[in-house]
Amino acid sequence: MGNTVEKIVIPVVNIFMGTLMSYVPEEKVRDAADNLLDKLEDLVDGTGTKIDDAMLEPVFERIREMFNIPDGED
Ligand SMILES: [Ca+2]
Repeated sequence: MGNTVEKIVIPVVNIFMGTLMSYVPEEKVRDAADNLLDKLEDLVDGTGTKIDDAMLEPVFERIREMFNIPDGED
């Protein structure tokens, strides 16, 4: 199931990031994406169910890998 989500979400994010990076400096896009991913990860983590974690965490991880967005602590 996580795989299905990944198949849908990744291409969309790919196109979105590609488009954004042609207008905004890559560093800024990465920063914004890291902030967004942090928020989404917190959100999913706080829902009290583990189903969304199992489905979405690999997707977030894959996005971080693909676009070289380390999970920064700052
Ligand atoms: Ca959760």
